[in-house]
Amino acid sequence: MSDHTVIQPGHYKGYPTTMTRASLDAMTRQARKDQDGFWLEQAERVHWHKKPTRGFEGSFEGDVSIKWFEDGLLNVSVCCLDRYLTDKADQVALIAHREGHGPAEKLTYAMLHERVCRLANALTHLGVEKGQRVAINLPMVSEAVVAMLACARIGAVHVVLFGGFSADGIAERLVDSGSVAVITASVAYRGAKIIPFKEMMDTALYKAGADSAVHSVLVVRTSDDAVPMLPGRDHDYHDFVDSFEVDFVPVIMKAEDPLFMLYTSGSTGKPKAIVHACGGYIVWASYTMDMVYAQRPGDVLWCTADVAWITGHSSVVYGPLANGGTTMISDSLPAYPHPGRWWDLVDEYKVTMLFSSPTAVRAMMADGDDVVNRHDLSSLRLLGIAGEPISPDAWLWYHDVVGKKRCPVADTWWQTETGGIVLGPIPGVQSLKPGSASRPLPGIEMAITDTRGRVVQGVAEGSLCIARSWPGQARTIWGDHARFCQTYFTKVPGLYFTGDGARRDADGYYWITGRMDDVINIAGHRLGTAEVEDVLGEDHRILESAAVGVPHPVKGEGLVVFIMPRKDSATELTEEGVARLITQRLGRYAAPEAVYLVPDLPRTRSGKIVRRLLRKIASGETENLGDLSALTDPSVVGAVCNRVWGAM
Ligand code: 6R9
Repeated sequence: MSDHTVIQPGHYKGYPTTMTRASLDAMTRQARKDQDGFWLEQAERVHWHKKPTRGFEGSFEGDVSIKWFEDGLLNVSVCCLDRYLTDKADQVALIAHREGHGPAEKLTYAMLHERVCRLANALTHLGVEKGQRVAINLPMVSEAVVAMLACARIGAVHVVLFGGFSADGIAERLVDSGSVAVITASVAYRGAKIIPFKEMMDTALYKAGADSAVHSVLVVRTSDDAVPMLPGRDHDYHDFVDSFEVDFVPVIMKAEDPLFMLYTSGSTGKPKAIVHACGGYIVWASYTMDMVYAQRPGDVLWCTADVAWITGHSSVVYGPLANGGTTMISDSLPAYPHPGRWWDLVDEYKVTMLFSSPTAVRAMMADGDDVVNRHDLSSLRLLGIAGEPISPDAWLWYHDVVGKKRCPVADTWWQTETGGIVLGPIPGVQSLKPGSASRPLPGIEMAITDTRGRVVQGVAEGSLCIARSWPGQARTIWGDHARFCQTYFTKVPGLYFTGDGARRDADGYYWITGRMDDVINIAGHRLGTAEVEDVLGEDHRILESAAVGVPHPVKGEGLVVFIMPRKDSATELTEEGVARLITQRLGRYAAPEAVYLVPDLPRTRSGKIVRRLLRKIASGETENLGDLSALTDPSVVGAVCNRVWGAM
C-alpha cells in the first residue's frame, strides 16, 4: 500500500466534530509558540482544588527532571467523579459486562462515587496512607475501576498488575513496588478457562515472604467456589467494604505527587515501573481522549484493553471519566462462546466507539465477514486501535467491514511512558491513511533522528523521538531514576527516545516501523527478550539462550527461543520443558511459539549473538541471510537452520 491511499475527512459526512482544520492548526501553532500558556489553558479541563499557574519546569538533559503544573492542587477522583455529581449524577459512568453473568452492571456517576468512597474508607481503615502503594490484580470487573479511583482518592499510588503474570512475576513486582495492600479476585474467566487469581496471589505472597510489605488482601468473589482466606490478612471485598461510609473527603494532592505506577518491559531483564504524576497525567488523559474520541452525551466508549495496560488506565478509566463520558468494560473474548461475541455486545449496549487492538482485529478478520455482517453495528461511529502496527489490509477490513466505510478508524500510537495518545488523527478533520498512526497531537514536537542522533526534517526515516515535554510524560522509573535517564534520554541527548522506529511522509504522517530495541510486542504486550533470557539463565542446564520476535499472523509478533544446553545436560533438557519454564516464570502471555535446542549460537567475532540472523531463520527466511563472514563460525548457521527448518 502506498502513501497515496488517503481517505479525506469529507468522506465521513456529518461526523460530529467541533473542530476544524483551522482551529486544529491554530492549536498546534499556539502550543509551539507558548507551551506553558497552551497547557495551562488545557489544564482548565479538569477540576483543581487550586489552579496551577506554572507550566513546564525541568529538562531532558543530565539528571532529567519533568514537572508540570507544580503549584496546582487536586484530587484525580474528584476530576472523574465529584465534579459530575451536580449535572451527571444519574448518567451511566460505567457499564461492566461479565461473560455468562447476565446483563451488565450499570453504575451512574453517583453510584460509582459511592463505591469509590466506601473503598477509600475501607483502605484507610486498613491503614493505607497517602503515598503508599496498593497493588490491584483484577479481571475486568467494576471493582477494578473502583479500586483505581479509591486509591486516587486517598492519595495511594496504584500498581495494576496484569492477570497474565506468573506468581513469580507478581511477587517480584509486589516487592519492587513495596505494595502494602492488594486488591484481587478469587478467579478470572478467560473464555472457558478459569484462572485462579487468589491462588496465584497467595503463591506470590508466599514467595515474596518477608520482602513483601503487604498487610491486607481484599478479595472480590468472582465465583461461587470458596477460596482459602488467611485470617487477619484477607478480607472478602464486599463483606468488608460495603459497610463503610458512602462519603470520603478526598486527600488533596500536589500536581507532581504520583498517581500510579505501571510495570512495562524494556531492553534489560528487570521489569520497570513507570511513574505518572496526578496533575499532568489527568490533564493529558482528558485532552488526548477528547481530541481523538470527543465523547458526547449518549456515547458509549468500549475500549477492550485490560486495565493492567496504559490503554486501560487512560482510555478505559481516567480519560473517559475525566471527560464525563460513559465507559464500558467486559471480560469477554471476541470469539467466545462463539465468533462475533463482541458484535453482540456492540449491538446490545449500543457502543458508539470501539477501541481495540490490531491483534483483535486480525483475529476477527480471520473469522470472516459473514460473522460481522450478521450483526447490527449501526450504533458505531468511531473505531480506534492502539498497541501495535496494523497492516493497511487489516485497517481497511476494520474500516470497510466493521465500520461499513462510515466510521473513521483512529490508529493511535502511544506508550506506557507517554501516558496517553501521542500520534493519532482528529476524526472528521484530518485525512486518514490506512497503516499510518497519523500525526502528532497539538503540543507534541515529534522528531525523527538519523543513526548519528541528528534530527532530520521533512521526509525521513529513523528513531522516533519527542523533542519537548508534554504533561502526560512519565516522571521516572520507580526506585531507579538513573535507569530512566539512561533508557530514554541518552540515545539522543536532549530528546525523549521512544524505542520505536518510524518513517515520516511528505504530508507529515508517521508510519511506525517497530521497536528498535530488544522489546517484542506480542498481541500488544511488551516483552523484553532480556527478561526471557534472564529467566533461562537461572537454569543450570542452559549454557546460553537467545530470544527473538518473529512475525505472527494474529499476534503481530511471537516469541521464539534458541537454547544452547550445557553439554552434560543435553539429554535432560526438552524444548517443551523450556517453554513451560518460561510461562511459569513470566506468565502465559510469554508462551513461546517455538523453542529450539541448538548446539551453538551464531556470534560475531566480539562474541555477540547475532539475533538479527536468528530472527530471519526463525521466520523461515531461507534467502538473504546476509553476509555471514563476520561470524566466528559460519557453520553454526547451518546447524541452526537444520534444526529450525527441519521442524517447519
Ligand atoms: C499504548 C501502548 C508501547 C509500544 C510502542 C510501540 C507499540 C503502540 C502503536 C504501536 C504501532 C501503533 N505501539 N501503539 N506500534 N502502531 N498505533 O501500547 O503502550 O504497552 O507501553 O506499548 O507499542 O512499539 O513503543 P505500551
